[in-house]
Amino acid sequence: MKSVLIVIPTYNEKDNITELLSEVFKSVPQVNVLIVDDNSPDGTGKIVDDLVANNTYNDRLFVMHRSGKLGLGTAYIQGFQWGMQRGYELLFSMDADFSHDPKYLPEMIALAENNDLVIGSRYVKGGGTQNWGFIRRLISKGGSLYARIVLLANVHDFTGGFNCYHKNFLERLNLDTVFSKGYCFQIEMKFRHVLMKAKIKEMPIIFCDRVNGKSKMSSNIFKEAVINVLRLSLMRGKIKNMMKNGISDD
Ligand SMILES: Nc1nc2c(ncn2[C@@H]2O[C@H](COP(=O)(O)OP(=O)(O)O)[C@@H](O)[C@H]2O)c(=O)[nH]1
Ligand SMILES: [Mg+2]
Repeated sequence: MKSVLIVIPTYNEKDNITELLSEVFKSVPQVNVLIVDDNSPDGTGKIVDDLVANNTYNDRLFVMHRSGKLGLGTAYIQGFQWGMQRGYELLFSMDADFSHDPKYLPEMIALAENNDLVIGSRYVKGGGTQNWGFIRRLISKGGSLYARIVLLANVHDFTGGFNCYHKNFLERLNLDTVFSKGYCFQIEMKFRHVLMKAKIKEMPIIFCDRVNGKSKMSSNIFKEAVINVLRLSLMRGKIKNMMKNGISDD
């Protein structure tokens, strides 16, 4: 079995993190988890520190502390780099707010055996969203469709954050050159996999809106995403050059 690291960025998740970690390790006891906390004012980082100090999960839990709210994209990049340096073969991105149900982890890990990228997908048959208002649904589904059209790429859930990446593809895509911050990060990561001709599997998931804590989504992030997708599209050739192992044009 491949070694697995689940990277979970946190910002003010004190009401979710303890329970979430317990659910993750119940669902997949063989994995390791890295929490990337941006000095959450609500003390999320300290809660995780205590779990690590008490060795609640037998050395399977790690925490990276950053100085302040530096954004989701850089949290994932640093988290993935930490994991790649330590030789993990599969690296997950996952939210701390229970939108990404840990029950899906075993199936995603199994699918990663024969696929280069497994996307927990809301927008394929069997997937969906729960407890999201009309506007949020429209923004998310519309955003994915917009990216799919503008980037000419056959991915249905471009914006989702529940994904299983392979170390060798993360190496090839050259994480240091990923420039999208915030929510666009997931779009750029998937786009780079499309450019690498990775075998991509979208596994249906039901995404539930968070019950505890607040979403960090804002209209600025939305505007940034619209512009960034256009930028990604215009930079198709340049991105290929930024990636390693000479990805050929076709
Ligand atoms: N480390 C870190 N985590 C963040 C940041 N912004 C959001 N998160 C975390 O990223 C995940 C997704 O954020 P969330 O607000 O739930 O976004 P939404 O689900 O799209 O509304 C959650 O686990 C957040 O705690 C950030 O700037 N830094
Ligand atoms: Mg969320």
